[in-house]
Amino acid sequence: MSAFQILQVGPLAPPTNLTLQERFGAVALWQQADPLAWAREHGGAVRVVVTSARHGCTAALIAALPRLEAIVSFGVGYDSIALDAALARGIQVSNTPDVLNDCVADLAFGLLIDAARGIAYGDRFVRAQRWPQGGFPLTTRVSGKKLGILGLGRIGEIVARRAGGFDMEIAYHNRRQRDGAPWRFEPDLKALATWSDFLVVACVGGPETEGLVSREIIEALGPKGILVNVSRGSVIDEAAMVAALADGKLGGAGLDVFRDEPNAPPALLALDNVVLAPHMASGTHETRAAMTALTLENLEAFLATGKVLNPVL
Ligand code: 8YV
Repeated sequence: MSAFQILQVGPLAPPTNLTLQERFGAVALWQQADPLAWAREHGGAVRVVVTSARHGCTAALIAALPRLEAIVSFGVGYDSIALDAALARGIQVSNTPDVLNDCVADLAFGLLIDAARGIAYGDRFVRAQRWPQGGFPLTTRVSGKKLGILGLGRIGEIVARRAGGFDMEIAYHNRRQRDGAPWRFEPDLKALATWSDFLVVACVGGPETEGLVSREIIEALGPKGILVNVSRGSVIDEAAMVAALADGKLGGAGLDVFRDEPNAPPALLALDNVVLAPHMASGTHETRAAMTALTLENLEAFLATGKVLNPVL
């Protein structure tokens, strides 16, 4: 086994970095002075890239690795991986599906409840000692309301199941109707937004969903509507969303993802109808441990059998 057989694009948790280095002899690409130049010079021996949804894998990096056979990624989203370039060369790409569904759905619901009920706002209100000066404004009921889900995939389905516990009416929009799903399929996203009190975005990121939640969809959700995003910032026309939140054309938002992470749009920072989270939906000890284990299982499976366990396509 060549010393440079496995290449790690960006840092994961420190113990995972150590495991990759010590057990698998992985080279830390991010520690090279010029990562792409390093790949062009030494990439001939690399058979496997280990990366994450955050660090991705560019077409330029793939092109610099002529013997690359697999890209093993930590995270479920693969919009940051140049999939076409990988598949064109028959390179396998794996992700970590399912193990994060519960925690992402939990956070989607947390953001929804917080955006509607003003939990973080109330916390700021109490800490700023504003309570003695007057009562907290009334908020928006969650139970029994209409929930629209954009993307009834693995995560969207758990969001729908959580919503059942809040006696919500549920409808979803997807590329196609899901066989056997007990919830109402709405083929028209604008109609779904118009109908919804809350719209949770849980679809995949990438070119196929870029800007899907447009100004028109945001305004259809309307001044009382609340938008929750646990997918990717790219799915929403962020400038239109910021303007609608500031102008009262959209009631509120709970956002875990943004277009320019780790930066949230500055205009959102002053708005009390918005709850902001630092892309933390899968960030629990339990889920990150499960994602790490699955990443390493995919790597081991590829090294032992030539096949990853969780190919993305
Ligand atoms: C990760 C994610 O936190 O899985 C994904 O697609 O976005 C998150 O769970 C992160 O992106 C991993 O790098």
